[in-house]
Amino acid sequence: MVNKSKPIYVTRSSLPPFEEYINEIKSIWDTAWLTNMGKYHNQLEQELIEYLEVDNISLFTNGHLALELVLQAMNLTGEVITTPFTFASTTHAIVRNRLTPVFCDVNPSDYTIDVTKIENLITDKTSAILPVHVYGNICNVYEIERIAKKYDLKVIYDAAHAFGEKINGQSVGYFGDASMFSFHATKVFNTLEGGAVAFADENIGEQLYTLKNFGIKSEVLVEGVGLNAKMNEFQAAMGICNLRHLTEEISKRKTVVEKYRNRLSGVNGIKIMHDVEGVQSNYSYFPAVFDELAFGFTRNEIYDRLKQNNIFARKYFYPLTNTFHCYPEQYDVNNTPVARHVAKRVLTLPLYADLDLEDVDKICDIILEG
Ligand code: T4K
Repeated sequence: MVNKSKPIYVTRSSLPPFEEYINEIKSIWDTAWLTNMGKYHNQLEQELIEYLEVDNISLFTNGHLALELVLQAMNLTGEVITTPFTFASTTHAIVRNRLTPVFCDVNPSDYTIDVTKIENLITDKTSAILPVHVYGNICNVYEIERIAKKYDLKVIYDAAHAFGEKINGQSVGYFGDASMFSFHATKVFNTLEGGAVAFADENIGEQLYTLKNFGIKSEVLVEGVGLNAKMNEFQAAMGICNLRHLTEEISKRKTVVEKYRNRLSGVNGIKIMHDVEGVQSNYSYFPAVFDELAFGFTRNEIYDRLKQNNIFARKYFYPLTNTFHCYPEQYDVNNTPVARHVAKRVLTLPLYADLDLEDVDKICDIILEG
């Protein structure tokens, strides 16, 4: 049995060696420059452009504000097609921009937007599609591009989970008009809190730069109703350090994922994700979907059983965002039956670079104990 005194959470933040970070931030004491697009901020932007192989990057204090502001920068109107199988942030960003989310179902294979259902949802009010690379599963970017071109729609990806991923050799941040990455403490790559937008059009970059600093264009000109969403120097320095260790981080995560796959593949009633040909994964999440009829236990029973053993898996992403009561409108949840099915059955299992393989074994033993 798992040692009850040692809780295992769904994830655990990666940190660089303490001395490395302390050495990195020493120079901040010489300059006393703490924020507002400082030296580390600019260095990290450059390093991420290279790492992610994208043309432009704009950094933010967190991923949510990055998403909210890129929607504002695009001057969208009316309706935005998106999915409800996601973190609250995705739909909140639409609603907080006074846009209407139109919920498209997800596909049962990888829980990303079902591209066969997008066109039916397009109306003369649709201005954009906001698909989510949920768990780092890359959406059908080619079909989304085709649809967006046909109907002249913007595409903004919620790539919060997809940092550093590639499809057919191309960076995930290359697709669409913009992609938002989250650098939250719980992500594969963290800047404590943080986020970024990768974008193609340089005009968007100018807008983002202004909007994240209250819309201030110059000392005497405020051009937009922006807010404060700037990444500070301590965040950026953490990013610079963490980036040096990322290859090792992802490779350790892969080992953990392989261990899970080894134990759970082929178990009747448990669906797990496998590598997809042509995709370079970051191994950010490990979702398992429990089919009660075939497996014999519900997702909630497994969740409780793990919790009794001090293991805290999470029900990401339950409840669906189209069931939230906080929005000005209520949505028909019957329009997204696949998302509803998955949200009731999914559990994301603990995954982080330093998770002991013995603990993975114990987690699997508890799941499979019957
Ligand atoms: N879009 C999508 C699709 C997203 O998933 C997210 C964020 C966003 C947009 C918005 O990006 P950000 O604005 O957050 O950059 C967590 C994260 O806070 C959130 O970033 C993430 N998605 C979401 C899926 O998960 P919670 O409320 O479940 O986190 P919490 O505090 O329960 O932490 C989970 C576990 O992580 C803890 O049990 C232990 C570990 N942990 C947590 C923290 C805060 C650490 O090891 N270190 C830490 O500092 O939302």
